[in-house]
Amino acid sequence: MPTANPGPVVHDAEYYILFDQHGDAWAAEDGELDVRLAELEATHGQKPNIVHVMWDDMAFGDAGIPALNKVRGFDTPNCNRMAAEGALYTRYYTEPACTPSRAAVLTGRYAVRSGMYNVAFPIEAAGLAGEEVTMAEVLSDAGYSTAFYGKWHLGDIEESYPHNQGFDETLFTPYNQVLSLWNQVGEGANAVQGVMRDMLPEDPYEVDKTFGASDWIMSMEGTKGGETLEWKSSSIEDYNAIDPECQKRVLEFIDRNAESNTPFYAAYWPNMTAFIPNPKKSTVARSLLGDGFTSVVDSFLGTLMDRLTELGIAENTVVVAHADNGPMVHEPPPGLGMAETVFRGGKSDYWEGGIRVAAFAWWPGMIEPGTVVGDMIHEVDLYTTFARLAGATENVPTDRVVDGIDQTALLLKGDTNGRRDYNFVYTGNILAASTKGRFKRVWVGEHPGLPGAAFYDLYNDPREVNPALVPYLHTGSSFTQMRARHELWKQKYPDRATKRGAPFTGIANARQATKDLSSPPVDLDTLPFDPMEYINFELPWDGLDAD
Ligand SMILES: [Ca+2]
Repeated sequence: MPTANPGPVVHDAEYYILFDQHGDAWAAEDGELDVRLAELEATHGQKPNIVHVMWDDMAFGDAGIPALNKVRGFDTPNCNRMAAEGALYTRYYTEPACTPSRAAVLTGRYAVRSGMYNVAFPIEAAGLAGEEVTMAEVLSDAGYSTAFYGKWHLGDIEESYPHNQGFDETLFTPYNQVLSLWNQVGEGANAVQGVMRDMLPEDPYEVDKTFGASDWIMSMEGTKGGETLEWKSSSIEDYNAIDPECQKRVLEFIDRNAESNTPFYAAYWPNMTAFIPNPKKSTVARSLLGDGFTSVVDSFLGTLMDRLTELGIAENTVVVAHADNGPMVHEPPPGLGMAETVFRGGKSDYWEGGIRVAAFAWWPGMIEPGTVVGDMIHEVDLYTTFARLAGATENVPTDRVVDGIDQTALLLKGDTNGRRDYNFVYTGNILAASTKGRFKRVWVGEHPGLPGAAFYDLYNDPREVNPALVPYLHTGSSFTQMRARHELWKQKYPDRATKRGAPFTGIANARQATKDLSSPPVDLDTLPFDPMEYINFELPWDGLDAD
């Protein structure tokens, strides 16, 4: 048995199986890493800064690899630079869709644990619960300045706003890019139908005037402990203004904190593109993905690396950049240009294409240039790893399962220094698949009794197109026990219900239409039931159609 203590953070049960085998070696390695981090702090006089850039819907290979740039018809010179000067990850996992992924990376917990497994659309009347302890709160309590700019997509209830979740300053969208179609241009092109009622002839057969979203908020801004404000309108012009404004503000935030020698955590999660067809084709691919990624995300990463270098803080700033889930290959808007390349499937899938994404880290002097990492790492690991870098591990809550593992060794020492070999892949609130090392077992669609044929070896079948049973039955019982440990641990630490409530409260400059959204659109005195009951209802049909 190892003599080291894994610490008070409650990990998933599977971690302890690994810790039992490697705890002593990891403790010794952690001692070496502590010395290295202490030397860095002595050099710079403060803990390292953290910049987290997370964009939408991109599989592994679509950025950062020059040969595959040719395949996709757009160049990613700055991701290529991040890979050349830092690290490229080949096995970086996320949750399979936007809202779950964003909740997971911020809380260090699979989204199913916080009830954030559904993708939010107007009017969601739900969001990230105040009880969750975000990365911003962990780092804020350790003295970091914190900023969130970009696509939040973690709900529309007041407690879910990022400045109520630990960020000092924010400009954010509560929903996603679909809203770039909810305007006169989108309605005129039939890309969305029935939203812009002012443009449409009245339907004499429409009885219910409250059905469907007729107003919403595109973006908001706020400060911790200060006011929340609606920011601009929901026009396409104002939508297109969000990313430039966010980039401007995040660079100003970095400048300000560099000037005052304050450690900072900046999260910039771009919208990247509008779903409106783009007449300005700037890449060979001519795709919304190619044009949006190169002009918004990749170019910003170049600006960011240059700015950190100019400010003289590059060697004390880690930049981690990755996609939030796989490409939107199912029901994409016209011209999006997302595709299956190396892996099968995309957004919402439990296949590798849904969850194995483009990912990079850049930290001059701390990460060996040209590092290519084959170890498994999950976005939840950023939570525990950033906490470690900030000396804030004691701020990680100990009353719940934290799926994140401290991957500081992998970040700083590179390939083969990971501490994770497992992943539980949820789609919605259903456990759809489990991965252990090279092996993967898909749970959904199995017949009772004999295990189904859904076993895969990800080296020999990376696209998961040849499920097999007999060659992999030696892993069957281990997979069953791994799942049993996971499920039993959830009985001790149960998943939380989705946090629901009245949307868009607490907004200082709320329009009348916004105020109307915060209460049910009916006369409460005439209904024989309370609308807040169905708003707060835990949906019994969630997870019923996982196949
Ligand atoms: Ca996404």
